[in-house]
Amino acid sequence: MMKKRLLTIGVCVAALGLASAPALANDGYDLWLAPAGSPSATEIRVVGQSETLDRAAAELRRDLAAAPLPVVLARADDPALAALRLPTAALGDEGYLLRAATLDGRKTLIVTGKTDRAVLYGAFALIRAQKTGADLAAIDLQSAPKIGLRVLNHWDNLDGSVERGYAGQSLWDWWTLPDFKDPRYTDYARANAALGINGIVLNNVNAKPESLTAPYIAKAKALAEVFRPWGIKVYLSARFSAPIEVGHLKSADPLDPEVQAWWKAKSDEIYREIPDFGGFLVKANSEGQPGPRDYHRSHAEGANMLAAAVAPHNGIVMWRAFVYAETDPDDRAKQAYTEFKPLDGKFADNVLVQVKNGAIDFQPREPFHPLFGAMPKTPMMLEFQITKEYLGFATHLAYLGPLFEEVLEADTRAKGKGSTVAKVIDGSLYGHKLSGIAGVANVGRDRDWSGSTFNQANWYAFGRLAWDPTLSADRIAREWAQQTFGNDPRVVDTAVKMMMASREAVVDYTGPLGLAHVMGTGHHYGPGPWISDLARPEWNPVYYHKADRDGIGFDRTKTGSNAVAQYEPAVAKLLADPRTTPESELLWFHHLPWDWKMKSGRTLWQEMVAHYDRGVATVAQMQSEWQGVKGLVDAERWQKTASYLQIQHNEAKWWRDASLAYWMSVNGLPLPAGVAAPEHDLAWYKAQDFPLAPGHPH
Ligand code: GCW
Repeated sequence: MMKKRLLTIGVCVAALGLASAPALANDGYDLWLAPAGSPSATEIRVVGQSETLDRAAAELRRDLAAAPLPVVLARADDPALAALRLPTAALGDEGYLLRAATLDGRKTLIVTGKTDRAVLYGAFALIRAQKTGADLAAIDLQSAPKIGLRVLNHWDNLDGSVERGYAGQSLWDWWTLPDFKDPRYTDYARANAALGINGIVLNNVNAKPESLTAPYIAKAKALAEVFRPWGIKVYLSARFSAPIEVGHLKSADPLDPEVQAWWKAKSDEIYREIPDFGGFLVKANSEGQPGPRDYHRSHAEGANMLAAAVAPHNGIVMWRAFVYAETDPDDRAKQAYTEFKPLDGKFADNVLVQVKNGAIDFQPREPFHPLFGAMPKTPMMLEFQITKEYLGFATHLAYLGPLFEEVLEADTRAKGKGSTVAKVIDGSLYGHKLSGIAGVANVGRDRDWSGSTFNQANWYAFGRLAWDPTLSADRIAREWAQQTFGNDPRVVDTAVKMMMASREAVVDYTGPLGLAHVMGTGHHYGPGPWISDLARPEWNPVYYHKADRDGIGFDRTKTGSNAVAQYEPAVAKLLADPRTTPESELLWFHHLPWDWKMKSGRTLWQEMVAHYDRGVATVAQMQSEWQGVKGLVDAERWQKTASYLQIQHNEAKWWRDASLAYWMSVNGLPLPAGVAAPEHDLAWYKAQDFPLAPGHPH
């Protein structure tokens, strides 16, 4: 009896050991690619031979837990699959098909696609399907990416720092490249391939000319070799004045034949080393970067010169529309449209214009950029910022899925109802062959890649939406949580709930109701709505909120800058009237009195205060939800997340208090009854200084 009881206890302990497996340390390195444990017991057979197919099989062997059927990987044109007559017509070059079917008399899981790369994507999709609970024995799934170029933009500098990077130094160890290829480069490629990301811009758009010299081309080549089997091409940010700095020419004028010849020769040199080099990304005439305007040439003339240099090699140019000039007194939000719209139709065929999601700069919320839908003859790429420059750096939990979704679903009305930003950028609205989306990466050399577990979800969400912009943020959060924490519904439900509330919380505690650009100078860390002394007017937060005793907000209607007129009439009409403008964008478009009546019945001031309070309360709520899964998530990731939530809570309160203290100093209004007063006086908040905050350009 005694013995039996002991045995039972032993079994219980073993079972507990299993159940509490999450308590083991997990440093987050595996991302969404957690290995199944022991090598897969499933029979995995590759038909055909290539490095990419081998890698696809290796991924399955590593990550697929025992599957109900043997797996066969093969290209769709392989005679082995001929008898099955699989419906592969709509797959394109990158789409995959997963199907449980009888092959040579055996029930088999087929993973196929027209290219090796597509099969690789299929293998990752199979792993994802298993980890998210699909019944593999009955699987029948096909999927092709809607957007052609799915690109991460690294703002990595050659000295190892990362502009607006909050996850440590650059992943690229430029110094030891090309001789040493850190195994992390391969893991990075795997993680990206699992999402379908097929391009990486290696260096910062604030580019150094050295990145175009032979030693750095050799380094880029080494990375390209690592990435190639994973279906990923490398691109470089090009400094427009490189012909002067590297080529020792007198000019970088795009119409100068010598300059054109230099770029051509430089491109030929790159393609000799990297035959599948993707092309160039350019930030020109923006924030001090050189560009064609220095020579009184247009952005199209600049872009077309580079496009001609890479065209013989099938390369492309991604030309950014993030421009605003100190010499232009017009509303900053209007300048990109004003400059680019007239250039529609003037860009070469292999140029995409890359436009940030909003017209200012990656704020926690911005209305969609008016250029979307406004340049029908130009393929337009959407640029999101995955790294959270304005949403709490690495520490705050802010899941960007809802932000991405909101932008992609926004209706430009360019060709009537349903002309969403997603349809502009996937090329379908205007029938473009080239299509693309870019995300500014949040990856560095931190062990967990992105600075926190939940930041990984933003990289994941970007990749999944790049593949299919119609996926919902909620669904993506769920599948990410399942692959990241395992399938315990208590953990998954909690993570999803926290994630889905988190971005709105950041909006609430940093700048609700359409406020924007109210952060501290330079580092962009923390609140600074009072800042008014910077050289360029549009660098000052006061330029954006225009708060005074009588009211707050930027009048972008006819009585103000008339930025609303840059939208399609159907959209502009709604935005011209504060009563038909979404309240979430109210102060972006309107300057209103503090006692403006909101839909809730509260005054604008009361409503603002309520949002700040809600933001802080949501963070407190996330903290208590996270407490509820203690012990269900491994201790290492749980603890780091809990600590970061505490930082977030402190900082949310700081944002709220500092902002309210400042608004009250302007409007002279009391806080509504029962609302807590800011902890310190305004002078205290103004005195805070953070010259060493991470990610700051230097
Ligand atoms: O958001 C701003 C950032 C800059 C960045 C710039 C850009 C690369 O503060 O750090 O520079 O945008 O997108 O070019």
